[in-house]
Amino acid sequence: MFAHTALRQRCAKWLIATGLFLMLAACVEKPSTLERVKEDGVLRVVTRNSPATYFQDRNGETGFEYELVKRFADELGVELKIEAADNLDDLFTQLSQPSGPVLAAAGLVSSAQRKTQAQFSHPYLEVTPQVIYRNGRPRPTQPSGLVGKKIMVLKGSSHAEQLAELKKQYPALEYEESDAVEVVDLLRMVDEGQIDLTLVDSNELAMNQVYFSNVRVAFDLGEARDQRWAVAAGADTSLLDKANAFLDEAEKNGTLQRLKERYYGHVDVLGYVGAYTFAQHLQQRLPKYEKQFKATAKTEQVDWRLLAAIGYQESMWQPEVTSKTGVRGLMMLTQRTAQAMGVSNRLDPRQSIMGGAKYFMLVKDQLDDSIKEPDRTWFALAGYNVGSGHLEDARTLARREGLNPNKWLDVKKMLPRLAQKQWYSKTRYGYARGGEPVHFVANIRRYYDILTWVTQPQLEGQPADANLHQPGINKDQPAEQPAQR
Ligand code: BLG
Repeated sequence: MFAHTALRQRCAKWLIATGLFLMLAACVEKPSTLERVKEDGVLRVVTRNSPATYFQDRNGETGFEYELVKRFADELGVELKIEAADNLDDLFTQLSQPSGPVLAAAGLVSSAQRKTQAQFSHPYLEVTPQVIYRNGRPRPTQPSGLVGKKIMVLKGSSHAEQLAELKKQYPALEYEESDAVEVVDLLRMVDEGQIDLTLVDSNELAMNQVYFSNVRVAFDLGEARDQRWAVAAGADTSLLDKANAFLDEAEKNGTLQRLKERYYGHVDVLGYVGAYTFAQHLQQRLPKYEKQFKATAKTEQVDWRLLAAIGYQESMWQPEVTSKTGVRGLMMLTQRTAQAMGVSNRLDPRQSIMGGAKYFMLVKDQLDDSIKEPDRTWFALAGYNVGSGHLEDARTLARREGLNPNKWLDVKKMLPRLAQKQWYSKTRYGYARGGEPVHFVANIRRYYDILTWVTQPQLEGQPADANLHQPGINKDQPAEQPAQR
């Protein structure tokens, strides 16, 4: 009887203690990932170091994933900290560690196997896996054509998973998975003939096509798939929910579209022929004028790659060209502009580059102070081509239409109207071929982006083409001042 009472008392004490403990536990419940991110003020993101995801250029950190995730961090009101994984396996391992990064933004595609390791966000980019071969070599057109070829893919990639799947059907299929390479290396190896084939996603190819003139698509392997961000597996969806809401909004407000255009639209804007031609001229022509572009850029305080991009748009880096309208030289100066800029011989590349740079800066300085970067640069380019007066007319038209006269996106819609009587008859400077500056600016932006990638900091001092076949990335370079773009 006595023992029984004692036991009851002990049980009661234990129950009270446990209850207290549970209550306490409820009070100090582990914060959610989102709460932790906000408390720390830092969003730690793991990614891959590659041109389609994240890399460093002269202006600092950049890349499609970087730009997207940076906007997400800004929205959360926290700092972004990027951590680069050595390879994809390493990326998922890092993500699953409690003290590791909280989000992976690395051009990832979800798969049954990966879903056991991570939770995936809503999609933001549709890509198609493509088999890549070298121009001039036999082109496989279907999966059976992969047998007997030297193939390499990234270790732990969705492409490796696809090949493993195919191997069940074609046991003779051989391929190597490497964790020592990135997509650019695979494309370079195909370009140089070191391997026969590789598999990359369509966006990676679109981004790199201009640097590897021999690579071609053999065929699409399978259906299009979606790229998604990933967070650690488990019950905590606090950050994932926020990320999903952010991605949905980015889709709706056009942010995603703009980023896709910027990073993967080279070939769309230039066309395949244009992209190859540019890659060739980068090697054959630019080296002759690079020093001059750099020297002038320094005196005129402008990014040399922007000057080089203007020069390519104007003359494809040929100093002796003359347009139908009598405009001449590497930077295509009119006689009047040349005179005003002190250029005595428009066909002299040194004088032409100097005159062009001075004129560009003059047009830019004359722009209204309310036009801010990067639009200011696009406006200055348009003014260089069509003249400041006509550009002002287009801004007036924008204002009348209720559009923003300080946004390039709005004013570029108005420029082509300067060629239509119903519109130009109501402007101060009248008729202009307003479609020309729109293409002019789009092309120069494209050339400028490509030049930015091929002239990375670690190759400072070497000609731009030196990087063409080795676009490696140097993570240790300090970021420089953002360019005035
Ligand atoms: C530009 C001038 C502007 C001038 C506009 O024409 O030339 N820019 C330069 O000389 C650098 O100064 O503005 S204005 O002075 O206010 O009138 C308008 O006249 C040159 C443009 C013309 C264009 N390329 C630089 O972009 C050109 O050559 N177009 C003709 C092409 S084609 O012959 O029809 O193929």
